[in-house]
Amino acid sequence: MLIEVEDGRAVKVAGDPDHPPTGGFLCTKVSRYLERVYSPDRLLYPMRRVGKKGEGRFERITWDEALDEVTTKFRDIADSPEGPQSILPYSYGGTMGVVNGSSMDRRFFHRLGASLLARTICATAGAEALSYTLGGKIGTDAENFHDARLIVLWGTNTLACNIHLWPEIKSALSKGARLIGIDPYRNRTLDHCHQFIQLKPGTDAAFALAVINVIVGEGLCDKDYIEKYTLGFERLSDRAAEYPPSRAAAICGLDESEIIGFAREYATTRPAVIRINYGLQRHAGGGMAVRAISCLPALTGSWRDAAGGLLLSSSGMFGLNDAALERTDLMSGTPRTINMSRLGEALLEAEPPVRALYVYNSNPAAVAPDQSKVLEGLRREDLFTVVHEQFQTDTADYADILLPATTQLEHRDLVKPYGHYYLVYNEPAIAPLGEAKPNWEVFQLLAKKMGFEEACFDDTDEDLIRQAISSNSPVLRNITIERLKKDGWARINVADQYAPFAEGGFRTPSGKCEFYSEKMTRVGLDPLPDYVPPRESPESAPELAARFPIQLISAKIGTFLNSSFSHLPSFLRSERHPTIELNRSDADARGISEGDSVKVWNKRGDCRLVARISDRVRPGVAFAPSTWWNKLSPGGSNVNATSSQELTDIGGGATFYDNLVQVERHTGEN
Ligand SMILES: Nc1nc2c(c(=O)[nH]1)N[C@H]1C(S)=C(S)[C@@H](COP(=O)(O)OP(=O)(O)OC[C@H]3O[C@@H](n4cnc5c(=O)[nH]c(N)nc54)[C@H](O)[C@@H]3O)O[C@H]1N2
Ligand SMILES: Nc1nc2c(c(=O)[nH]1)N[C@H]1C(S)=C(S)[C@@H](COP(=O)(O)OP(=O)(O)OC[C@H]3O[C@@H](n4cnc5c(=O)[nH]c(N)nc54)[C@H](O)[C@@H]3O)O[C@H]1N2
Ligand SMILES: [Mo]
Repeated sequence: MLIEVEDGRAVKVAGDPDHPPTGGFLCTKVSRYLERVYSPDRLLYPMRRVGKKGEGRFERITWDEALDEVTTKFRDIADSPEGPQSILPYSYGGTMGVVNGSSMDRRFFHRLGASLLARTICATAGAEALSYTLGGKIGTDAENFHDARLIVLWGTNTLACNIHLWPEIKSALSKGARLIGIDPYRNRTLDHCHQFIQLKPGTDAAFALAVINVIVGEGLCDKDYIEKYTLGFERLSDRAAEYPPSRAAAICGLDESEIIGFAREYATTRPAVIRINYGLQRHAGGGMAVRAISCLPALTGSWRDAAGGLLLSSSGMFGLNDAALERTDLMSGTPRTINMSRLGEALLEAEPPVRALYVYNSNPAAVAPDQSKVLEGLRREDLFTVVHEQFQTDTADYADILLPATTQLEHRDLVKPYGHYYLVYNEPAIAPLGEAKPNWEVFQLLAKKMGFEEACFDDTDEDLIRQAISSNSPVLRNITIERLKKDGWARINVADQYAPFAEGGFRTPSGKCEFYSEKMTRVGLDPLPDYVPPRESPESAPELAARFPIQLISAKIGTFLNSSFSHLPSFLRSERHPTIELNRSDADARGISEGDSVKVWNKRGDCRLVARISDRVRPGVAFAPSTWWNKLSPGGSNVNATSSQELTDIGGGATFYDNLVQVERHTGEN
């Protein structure tokens, strides 16, 4: 992103035309980033709570007072019998930069002895599944998609969530490629598909296993590739034999012909590339779904093609020096680990209790599942909560100490992307607004006040970037901070037509694509891909479904970035109010018309949304765009009032889309 500055004020943001993966255009949100930076609602000074928890009333204090209060409290807790693990850091996607997202912060909490946070809210189910199968988060180069003859968009909304891949797909389409979508919801990207396979939510593994069944049964495999570069083919074939298309068709709510047709086309078209993203894995069986799908390219030898294979994430390619950045060696002892997707439970039930919570880069009051539990926890009088934020979010309302954070325009960083092969350098374009400070600096100040004397707490933002790229990974050779500053970005050192697994080289224990994974057995998992049904569906939980019959998917939209941007006036104007798309049959059965206010609820909680009658969902499935701020939603809660804290089969991930609800017209009485 290029910033035009006049008299110290940023006046224009634009894409960098020289940056290949983005090609010089910005997404909807970032093109209006200045509205965010200069919003009159920016937090500009440190503050202390004066009202009740959650009321959001604060008084201004100095940085020195604020940091003193935090460190005094942390010291008290560290010296108490429960010890420092009663302090919990909580952070996720506010920034993807290593300086402000995963370096000085980690050092501080490691040295302090705080509880560790398992950052599972987004990607761990898929990431771990990929790691068992391929050995890491490695995937097809996005810049090669234009050469594919078949592109499968499997549980991903490219136009909303990954717009910079679209020119590649369009280019492939213009050369005659076929586009197939596999999704329970016909998102707007899938309007461009030649074929749309609308399976039931959370049934992808059954679909993929049946595809394997057909590929093996019809001899459409790449025998040479399988022999040389894979492990466990016979056992995988046996497992897939349990999933004939007829069985999978019943599970997925499809015609057998859709599965057989897909299998044949996928196996006989080259190059064929599968784009999955993280939406797919937010179900009880999300890990196994990714695992089953990620076996496909090795079965057909699709990895041989630079425009073949599969892309979930490419973040494992960068080889940054995480050890130097995060310094786990500063930990003494082994503090407990708390899963961020179960924040409600952690705040209400953990032993020893969480006595202090430090939130940065995240807005858990809006984005975490089982919201009533999260809010009940945040309301605890004996919980000391620090929130470092750009805005007074739903979470900030519960802070005891609220600290102002810089935006991307005001701080330096190095961003590790996950959809392409380019490291991005972020140079501050303007001075911090008000008294806002970047995360890394606040943790440095806190470390000093705590009396931590290790030299690593003296590092500057530039030092951190240097350390990040000083690894012995060959892909980072010749990438220096000087070069990053000059160009703004750097492609990792791999060839243009790079096909990561063309000749094997998987990073698994065997060095092969592991259809069968011994490592999974050792952690008590099924070593082969299998279908793990949704936890909440009419088939797997009929009694629950009798009361709450609708499967609710609450995924992303192009104008919001999770809960960031959803509070800014121009986005509120364009989206107007939180909505839910219902199939006409479900709406009719409930006397719901287009535009009606509806109550969406289950035993965990409720929220109020505006009904849209839609042919994009099948009967029994609904779609609600996420994530609105609670305080800007009618009724004061968003869809996460209904989502559950249950975890995925692999990776302990959140299961936002595995969620049965009831929908009824809102009568104004509840
Ligand atoms: N504009 C914008 N861009 C974003 C984000 C944003 O909020 N806004 N968020 C960013 C983040 S944090 C992430 S993790 C990525 C996510 O990127 P994506 O994974 O592409 O996005 P999602 O909206 O989570 O889900 C995509 C699709 O998965 C489908 N899906 C849900 N359940 C299933 C299922 O069981 N099977 C299949 N096959 N499909 C299913 C949904 O219906 C949806 O169409 O996007 C990133 N990019
Ligand atoms: N129902 C439902 N819930 C979901 C999802 C869904 O699809 N459906 N998606 C889930 C997913 S995939 C994800 S990744 C999570 C995302 O959840 P979060 O990681 O919490 O993401 P955001 O909601 O964007 O909140 C990030 C916050 O960080 C702040 N911030 C930005 N930059 C900085 C900075 O430099 N310093 C500090 N201190 N703060 C900063 C922003 O102002 C913003 O309030 O939400 C999850 N929740
Ligand atoms: Mo995410």
